[in-house]
Amino acid sequence: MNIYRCVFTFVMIVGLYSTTTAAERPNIVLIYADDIGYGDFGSYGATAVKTPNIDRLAREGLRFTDAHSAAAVCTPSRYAMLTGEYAWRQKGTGILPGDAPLIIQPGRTTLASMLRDAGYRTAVVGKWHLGLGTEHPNWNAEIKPGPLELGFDYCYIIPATGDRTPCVYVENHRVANYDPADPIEVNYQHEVGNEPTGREHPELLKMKLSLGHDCTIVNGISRIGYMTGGKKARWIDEDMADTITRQAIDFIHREKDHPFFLYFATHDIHVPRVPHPRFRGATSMGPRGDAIAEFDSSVGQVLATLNELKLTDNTLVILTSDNGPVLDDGYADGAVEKLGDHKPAGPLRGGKSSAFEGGTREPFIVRWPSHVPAGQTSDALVGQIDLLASLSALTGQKLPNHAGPDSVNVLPALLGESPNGRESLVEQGGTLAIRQGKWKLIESMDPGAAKSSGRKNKKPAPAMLFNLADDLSEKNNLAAQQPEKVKELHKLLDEIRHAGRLPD
Ligand SMILES: [Ca+2]
Repeated sequence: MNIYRCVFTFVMIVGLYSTTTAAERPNIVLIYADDIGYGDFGSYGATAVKTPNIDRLAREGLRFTDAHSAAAVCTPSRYAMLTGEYAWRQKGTGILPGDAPLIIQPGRTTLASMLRDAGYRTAVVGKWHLGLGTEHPNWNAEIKPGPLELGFDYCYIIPATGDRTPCVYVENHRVANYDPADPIEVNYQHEVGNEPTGREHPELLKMKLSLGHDCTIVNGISRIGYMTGGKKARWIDEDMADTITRQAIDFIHREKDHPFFLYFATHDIHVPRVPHPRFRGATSMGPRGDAIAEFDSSVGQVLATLNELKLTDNTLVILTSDNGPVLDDGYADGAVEKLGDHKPAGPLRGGKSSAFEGGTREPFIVRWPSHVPAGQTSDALVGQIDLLASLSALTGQKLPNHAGPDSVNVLPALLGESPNGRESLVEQGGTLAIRQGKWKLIESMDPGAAKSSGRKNKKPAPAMLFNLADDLSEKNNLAAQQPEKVKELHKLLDEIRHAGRLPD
């Protein structure tokens, strides 16, 4: 063997060795709450609701203070987290109706497909809201493409949201508990079947409306969209958390001997907020507070399962939420009247749908005993959109060039090895905002976005500049005082808009 071949062989062996040891394969449980705000957990300052299980997770893990969803509403946030691409790059990624087609192209690299390629068994349990099928799905036949065509081995999902039809679960390619004698029809344009609607029969409602949500009544609650049929398959809102938590636990039991990835996307605390009766009165805040308590219980059950199966040490748990908080979201459930002193977004301005920090800055906790320091806090700027690049780094996967164009590997921050996360991040909430260090620029808002961001003045707003180090609550707009900084951040945002990836 000549010297070159010796060297080559040595390099190969070292290369193989380091690849094997660099790649870790802990189980990964991603717990994704819905509409929970930065201030809604005890470990983030809440006192009006007790969240002992989440607080324990924070004590045993790393708690982030500047972690973000990619957008301030459900669909784009989930799209970006699964694909690693900012949703605003693609049309049709806004909040979807319940009969929308799938908006992620099958075959594309997703968080699930990447982890499946890494040898994981993968599942999504809970809220989907990324569309199903190629046109309006036929709920009486195979429903695909969907999660199974995007890298999930198993799914048990709420197709859209709890307040949208169809009010049934989909397990893999079929409606769960489907009865062929009672076919399902869903329509978002006109009434189908002859069941009462909330608009015509408000006297039948157990939860009154405040806005919209006046179509078919299912389980005493009227929804967005019409449906008929599928009576045996319909969910019972009060049991929803128990049903999907059971599915999550069953998946963990089934896959306990393999590396697994569980994307557990709870319905809590989206509207309609109808927690199980055992949580009624858990807080003085009415259904919204009680739904947080229910969410905490679901988290506790999943953590207990990991303990029971002795999987805790080798499981990376990430807990966060898809967007910031909202009080009145279309049902008169007392969320505004019973709020008391509770601050759903903590010290932040804005909430769901807003470009202010309350729209996307979320609780974010990472626990992996023996790998992630316990009981610490990280101020690193990280995005849920970074999970694709970060977890591919963790598991030793190389992403294809086109995959996850906006996902940045922030693994050292997620594991508590580095105080630094991303250099900059785009936030989407009606308009776009750019974060760079302590600075934040919100692009000018059109009147609709201004309205949804909670601005009383619905006229177009000029760009706003904030120094979050001094002004976390975004009260002091510095745009007029610092035109150079405004210009610089506009330029950075434009570069990202056109480049597709941040400069490394
Ligand atoms: Ca949401």
